[in-house]
This record gives sequence, C-alpha cells and structure tokens, in this order.
Amino acid sequence: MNLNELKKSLSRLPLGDVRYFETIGSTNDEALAWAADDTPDLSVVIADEQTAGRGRLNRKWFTPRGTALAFSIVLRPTVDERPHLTRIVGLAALAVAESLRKHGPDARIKWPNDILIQNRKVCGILIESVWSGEDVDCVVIGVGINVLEGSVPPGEMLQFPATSLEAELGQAADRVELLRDILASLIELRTRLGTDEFLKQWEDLLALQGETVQVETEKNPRVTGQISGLDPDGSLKIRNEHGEIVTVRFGDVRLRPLA
Ligand code: BT5
Repeated sequence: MNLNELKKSLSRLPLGDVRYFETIGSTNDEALAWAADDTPDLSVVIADEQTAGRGRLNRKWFTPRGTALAFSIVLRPTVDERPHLTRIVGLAALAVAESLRKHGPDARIKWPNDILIQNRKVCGILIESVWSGEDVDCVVIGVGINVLEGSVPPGEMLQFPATSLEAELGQAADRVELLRDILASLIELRTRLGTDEFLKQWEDLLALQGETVQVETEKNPRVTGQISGLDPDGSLKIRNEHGEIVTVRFGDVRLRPLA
C-alpha cells in the first residue's frame, strides 16, 4: 500500500483529499487535527500501522504493520443530514458490512459499532464529532478491519472474540480494493441517510437477531431480551423477558449474546 496506489484506486470517487502514513499514532487523531484546518468533506487518512489506535473510551485498537485496514473519514454533514447524525454510525457499519459481504462472509452489525463474521469481531468503528456551539462541524469516522490473521490481538486483550478476513475467507482481501468498495458504498448510502429504506437496510443486517442478548450501558440497568429493531434515530429496541420494548440509546453500550 502506498499513496500513489491509493490515489489511483480512489480517483473515481468524489473524495476530498487523501493522506497515507506508513505508521501513525491514530488515524482518528490525524483526521481530527486535519479537520480543524478546514479539510474538505470526505477527506480520508489511511495508515498501514497505528501505534496508538483507539477504541471507545480510549480502549486500545491493535493495528500491527501490514496486516489491517485502518482509516478515518472526515465527514462534514450538510444541513439536510444534521437531523440524522445518530445514523452516521449505521452509515459506516452498513458500508463496511455490505462491502465485506461482497467477498462472501456473512458480515453483520453488532450494534452500534462492530462488524462480526460468525459472531466474531472483524471490524470496529469509532465515531468522533466536533461541534461549533450547537452545530456539528465535522464527524470523523474511524474504521479498523482485521485483514490478515496477524491483525487479531492476543486473547488476553479481547473482551469479545475476534477474527480476520484471512481466517474467514481462507485468503487475504486486497486492502486498497476493500477501502474503495467501502468508500463507494458509504457515498451511495449517504444519499439515503434520512430514509426509511436506510433504516430497514441497517436493521436487516443486525447481528444476533433471534438470540437472547444482554445489553449493559453506563447509565441504565442491564437489559436481557431479544433484538426487535431500531428506532428512527438508530437506537436499539430490545424486547425484554416481560415482553416490553426497552430502547437502548447510544453511549458505551456492551451487547453480547447470552450463551
Ligand atoms: C472499537 O472500539 O471497536 C472501535 C475501534 C476503531 C478503530 C479505528 S482504526 C482507525 C481509527 N483510528 C483509531 O485510532 N481508531 C479507529 P471498542 O468497541 O471500544 O473496542 C475496543 C476493544 O476491542 C479493545 O478493548 C479490545 O478488547 C478489542 N480490540 C482491540 N483491537 C482489536 C482488533 N484489531 N480486533 C478485534 N478486537 C480488537
């Protein structure tokens, strides 16, 4: 992977600017700094290695050299998109899941921000927003995908089982092609961000449907039940043991199958 190859492969997409690093702390940090310098909508930062990759709540994201796809997109929401900001995590998750499904594996979205194959995490998404008063200035979408087996962290680092595309496909996917597919898919899905069709597409790809799951959030008590769908704002609806619908809002949510 290098900047020339990336620019060539991405040249037909209506992107802002593209930056590539062989090694970097975190592509999200770079994108946030770049966004403060007025970089245009759909600018992308890609790195071959991250030495300080971040998950939510500053958890670590493992990105060893040459094994993974790690990138961040600077999105500048339009006025029409602003009422739907909570759907942006769905936009990113759908773009990744749909692109991975073209390669074969049954990729599904573990709400809100993980992509699973065979119930193992193959991708994590980190969304960070920058506000100017009441208005959102930009949203940085960070995506980390385990491509080669070497990208999967050691078991003691994991709260949830992990996998890679190589392990699931029996061969490595081309990282540059995968990136192009994801960006193309995101650009197309974005035109439908506020529609019912978008919500339905997101719902259809949710993982763990039909299974009993447990959801823990920082603020709310633990909820056990089955996934029943999404609210229009993208919140998760769970039908609990009493048959009541409990809505789980975004935040630090931990969703897991109750084995
Ligand atoms: C996430 O957080 O899953 C979001 C990860 C986002 C990473 C991308 S890479 C490009 C961009 N730049 C960044 O600095 N970040 C973004 P969370 O749901 O909090 O999950 C973090 C947890 O996943 C960790 O505590 C580990 O248990 C586990 N983990 C770390 N690295 C992993 C990997 N490569 N594959 C699977 N699980 C991993």
